[in-house]
Amino acid sequence: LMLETALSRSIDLGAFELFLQPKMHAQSLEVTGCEALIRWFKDDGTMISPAVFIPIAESTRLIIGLGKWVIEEACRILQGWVAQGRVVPMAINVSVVQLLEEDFVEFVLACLRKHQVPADMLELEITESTLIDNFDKVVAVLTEVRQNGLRIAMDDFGTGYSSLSNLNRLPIDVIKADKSFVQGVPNEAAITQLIGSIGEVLGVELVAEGVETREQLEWLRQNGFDTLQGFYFSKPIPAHRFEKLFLFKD
Ligand code: G
Ligand code: G
Ligand code: MN
Ligand code: NA
Repeated sequence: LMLETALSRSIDLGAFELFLQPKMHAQSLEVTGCEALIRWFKDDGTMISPAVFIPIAESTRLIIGLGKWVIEEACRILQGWVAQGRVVPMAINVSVVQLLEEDFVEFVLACLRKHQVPADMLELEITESTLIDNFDKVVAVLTEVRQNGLRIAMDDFGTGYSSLSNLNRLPIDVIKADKSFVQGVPNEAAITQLIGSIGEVLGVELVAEGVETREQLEWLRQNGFDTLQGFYFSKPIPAHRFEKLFLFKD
């Protein structure tokens, strides 16, 4: 409960920050995108992991306000890139609690418009395991989002609820093979290979997350993965550092 109180105060106090992790084109190793991962800094400078506070924010519905902050902040950062002619899309993680809010689509589109960001620069990552309860409603929302030009990624793919028939009905552009599978490569590569085949059949962009070694990189680029993300390239870092290291090098 203390965490809940602190969480709701912290949104106003500016204690949250979006860290960015690059996504690389598997063949050229150029940066072709990034993922925003939220960080919460307490007064004493210590960081609380989203793995701790996001589940609490979801169960208390504080995720709705926090999620709006994430969308607004992502658009604010993207606006700066667009102004400097750097068209690098950003993915944000979206909770199903947010998606099911009446004004979700309207809010996202208004944010993009306000910051003059093209819709295809924002990608929404939805975790597969959260689709169980509200599948039809989620499909409807994602369809509308996608009709407006945003891209949709299925996150943590392979860990959740992907019956193959449901998969076919999901309006998605990207699947992200979960890092637990990617880290088995190349010795235990069967599931990652299977995810690769599913991606190929569906005709979606294939992303591998949790890439940590050169061996994994080589295997993934030879096995149909389009995009690579992981500590091998960079951990999530503050936006200004991301810009310096990956966007505006020269
Ligand atoms: O970097 P990592 O420890 O940052 O992230 C831990 C978990 O928190 C991941 O499952 C990630 O998807 C989730 N997460 C990170 N940022 C956000 C966010 O802005 N919104 C939501 N809903 N989840 C997030
Ligand atoms: O659930 P989601 O995929 O959104 O969250 C990604 C999580 O994985 C974050 O906590 C992020 O910090 C973490 N992460 C990103 N790259 C790597 C990696 O190469 N190895 C490991 N172990 N974790 C990673
Ligand atoms: Mn993610
Ligand atoms: Na993931």
